[in-house]
Amino acid sequence: MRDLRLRVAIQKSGRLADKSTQLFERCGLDFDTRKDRLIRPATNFPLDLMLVRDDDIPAYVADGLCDLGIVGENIAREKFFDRFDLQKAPEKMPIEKVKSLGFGSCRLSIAFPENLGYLGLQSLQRKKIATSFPVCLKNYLKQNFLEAEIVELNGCVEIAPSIGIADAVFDVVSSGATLRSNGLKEVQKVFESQACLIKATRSFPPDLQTAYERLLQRISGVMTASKAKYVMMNAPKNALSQIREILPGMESPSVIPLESDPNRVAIHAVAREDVFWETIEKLKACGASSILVLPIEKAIE
Ligand code: PRT
Ligand code: ZN
Repeated sequence: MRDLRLRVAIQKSGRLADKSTQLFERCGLDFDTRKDRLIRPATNFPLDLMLVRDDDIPAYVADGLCDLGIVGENIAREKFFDRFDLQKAPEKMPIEKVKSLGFGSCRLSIAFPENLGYLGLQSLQRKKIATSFPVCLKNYLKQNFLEAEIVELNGCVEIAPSIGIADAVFDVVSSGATLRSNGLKEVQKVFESQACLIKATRSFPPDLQTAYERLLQRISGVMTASKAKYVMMNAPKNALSQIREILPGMESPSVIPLESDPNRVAIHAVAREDVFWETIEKLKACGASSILVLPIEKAIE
């Protein structure tokens, strides 16, 4: 029987690896970081990280080797969600998405050679499309009543048209530079993706469930805090309603009288979204002064 510790699969190395580890560190977990270990135990929380290839993460969670995982939504869709959609058997889904984590953002798009005029989805009819995400592509083609041949490749999808093995590609895009440097144009965004926390749909034993709920609360706290800011300023008493309109998501600010000036108050508030320079300029225009914007480390409701 397994120890009553949560086992979480994360990417060993690659685009999601550092941010995944940092998320747990920001949740206050310390890890035994002896190098090259597949399992990295937390020393102050009942949780072990398992460092693996991202493609294997959904299956590890589904098979019960791990309880949770952090993986790009594109991979979770390809390996499970879209596969089950095709089979129309949602009751058998062994994993579920718990929440998006705000990093690893990208999109899955169809790209077409720049020099061949793309005239809409019909340009894909009966063409060859290269991809590492054949299940997601198959779903998309089906939903759009398109018939096209799927050429499955494990990497370097973007070179497929130039070497003559496909007419178009369906791939992960971030800046779009890779497509452009291969003479391809992004013509159709199919879906957006970011790193997400996935969980096994089976129920956990009570101790694991408690650890899971504690972890989830910490993750939510970290995510809320990373967007929110603590804002302090002095402002004219009568500018309060204007200031409320300018600061996004400001909830019940503390308003404190200033001894030095009866017409001005000190305002302390949490802004739920980032505070940009433009916002600060607007606050100043309302008569605010001594404006401080501070990061928030933890935010628990
Ligand atoms: O070794 P392992 O199998 O674990 O890793 P991997 O090499 O398969 O995956 P990795 O680390 O490259 O990506 C992990 C996850 O990061 C992906 O599944 C996506 O969810 C997410 N992600 C975010 C990306 C990108 N951005 C991205 N830009 N994955 C891949 N790319 C590729 C893109 O396809 C292109 O070839 O990076 C290249 C540069 O992109 P452009 O558009 O900025 O030029
Ligand atoms: Zn991979």
